[in-house]
Amino acid sequence: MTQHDPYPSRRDNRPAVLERREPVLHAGADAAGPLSRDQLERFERDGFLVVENVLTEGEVAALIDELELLRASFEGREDPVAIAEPESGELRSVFMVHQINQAYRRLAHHPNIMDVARQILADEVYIHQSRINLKPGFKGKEFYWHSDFETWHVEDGMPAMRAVSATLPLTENTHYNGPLMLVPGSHRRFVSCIGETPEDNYKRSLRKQETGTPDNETLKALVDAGGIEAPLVQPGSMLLFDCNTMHGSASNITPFPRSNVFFVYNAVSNQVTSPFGGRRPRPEFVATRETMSPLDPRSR
Ligand code: 6CS
Ligand code: FE
Repeated sequence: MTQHDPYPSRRDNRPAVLERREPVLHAGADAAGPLSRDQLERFERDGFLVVENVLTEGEVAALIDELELLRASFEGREDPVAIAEPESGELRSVFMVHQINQAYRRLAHHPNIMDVARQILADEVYIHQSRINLKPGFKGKEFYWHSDFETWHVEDGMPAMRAVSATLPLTENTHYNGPLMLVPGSHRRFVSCIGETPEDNYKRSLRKQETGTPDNETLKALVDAGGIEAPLVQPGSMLLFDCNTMHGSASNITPFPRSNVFFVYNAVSNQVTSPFGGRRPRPEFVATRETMSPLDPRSR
């Protein structure tokens, strides 16, 4: 029996915009946790929020050292978690860092990060996906406009909008080295995309996403309504964004890398099922299936 799909996408040859069905704050703006009511209300309104002073300079420095060790460990070595840039072959992303690296595993459990996800999602959480996008100088190519949830729903079987991404910069995000751009308010609209998902799409989409991206007219309508913001988040701070907030980033032609680590916290009540797009499930390093048990705060 095919599961009912409340968010159909990549089904028709014409786009559609559907209303969001879930709340953004799953226990409202009075939910207990690290964020104030005002911060929660801004997250609910915009679909993203910058939180300052999450990590100390020392914590960031240690994470940058770890990133260099990770980068060196992939030199000249093929590994599914290490994704290369489409043209230069430079290292673009490293996935599943919360599993392969002790420092990033601890970071995923950091109370200033994990407890914010639990506060917003009003549930215990697990890591659906983690990655470091390195966006190297000169060679870091764009991440075209997309809603993460659209991909996670169609290709991973994420049922509802009850997940949140926490991204922490490891290098400076400036207005010129390809900062993350977001469309305020776009999290309230589910953009049903055109096109069909190729088999094993992740082998291409993690390098250059071409399906599950909004058509120009729909993207322009979202931007006309909400504008575009590129919060210049500095190392030590964190950018939270809802699983369905439309975002993207331009190529980096400057000498300065724009490296960020991302943790995707999914509510344990929203565990992924079979992909709504009907294709084979994506591999574990992109979408957790084996360990969807709640993150244990004691294992920090
Ligand atoms: O396919 C995915 O899951 C990944 N793709 C993008 C562009 N953002 C979310 C995630 O990293
Ligand atoms: Fe994304």
